[in-house]
Amino acid sequence: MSRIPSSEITPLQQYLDRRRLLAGLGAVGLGGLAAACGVSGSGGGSGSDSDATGAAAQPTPLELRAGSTTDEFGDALTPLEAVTGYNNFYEFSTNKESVAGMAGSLVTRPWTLDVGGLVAKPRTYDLDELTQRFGSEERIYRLRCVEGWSMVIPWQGFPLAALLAEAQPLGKATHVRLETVFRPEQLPGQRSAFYSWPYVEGLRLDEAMHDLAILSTGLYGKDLLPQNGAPLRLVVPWKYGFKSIKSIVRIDLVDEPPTSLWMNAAPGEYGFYANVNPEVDHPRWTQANERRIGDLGRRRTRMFNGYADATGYGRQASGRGKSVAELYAGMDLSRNF
Ligand SMILES: Nc1nc2c(c(=O)[nH]1)N[C@H]1C(S)=C(S)[C@@H](COP(=O)(O)O)O[C@H]1N2
Ligand SMILES: [Mo]
Repeated sequence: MSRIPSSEITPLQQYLDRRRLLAGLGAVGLGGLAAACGVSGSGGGSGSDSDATGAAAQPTPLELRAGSTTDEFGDALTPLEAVTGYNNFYEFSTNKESVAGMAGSLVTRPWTLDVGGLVAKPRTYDLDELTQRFGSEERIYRLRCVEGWSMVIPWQGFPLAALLAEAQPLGKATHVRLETVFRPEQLPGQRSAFYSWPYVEGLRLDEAMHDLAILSTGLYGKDLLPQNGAPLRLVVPWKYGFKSIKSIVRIDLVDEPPTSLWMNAAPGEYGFYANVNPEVDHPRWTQANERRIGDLGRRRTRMFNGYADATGYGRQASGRGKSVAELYAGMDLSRNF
């Protein structure tokens, strides 16, 4: 999987060029400069591209990242080919490089999302209604798989909080349960009795309301492809990738922690929280480090995937809302893994 052909440069370059056009010549600013660094193959480094003012050691506030081509640590976006060609989507295959070739069998239009459970206003949305109502913004996030690899992906989407607010959770709602579409005829992996289909994931309500948690409809400026969870998937960047459930058809407010597919499959290995945590190893491998797709070596894994202090995208400095780390204040994270 370390083979990233040079052909991957092309779509990335097209994406960057198009974004510069959209941004208008001369209005590129910081993001444009970072882009030049990222694409010229510096590989990101640890802030070495940054200016000479001494600010290099400090992560750039998230608000400066919109329209950037790196994450806030200066690491380049993962090439489109890798993002769309190396996927975990067990409904198709357990072989990451086979998923893309199979995923075309999933019919993603029309698509509806049911929001219900312990809410005052249950509702069924048509997919297009969602972006009409909640908009779409770019979020450049690191995705850290529990298996020990990672990517940097420019998603489009909207905060899950916006959808939940419209549904009006009742006072007794404590958690959110999300469910993937169940169509064994289109998703051949669902014929395997080994897993408890459909794929289910869950969040505590306050986690789900955090501004960093989004529902995504696209990446790299285009609608999601099936292998990435078209037409609608969760992205929770401070948790292991398996929490970011794909091809969602149901979201329910509930009054207990939902049992996820992975908790069912291996309760000793996959807990409810699944926060990225370099200090708590998986029973079968270390979580202290990871391989960024496209890199040869490994890098250290950051607590909460580097999002510990984040309160929101573009609002990090304002202090509005709880930081990610505060969501878990006082909890034993080795027990609540
Ligand atoms: N429905 C469903 N969602 C899923 C998975 C899956 O197998 N089925 N795999 C998860 C895992 S383990 C990861 S790492 C991410 C991968 O997302 P990507 O392929 O878009 O990078 O999706 C997550 N969401
Ligand atoms: Mo994963």
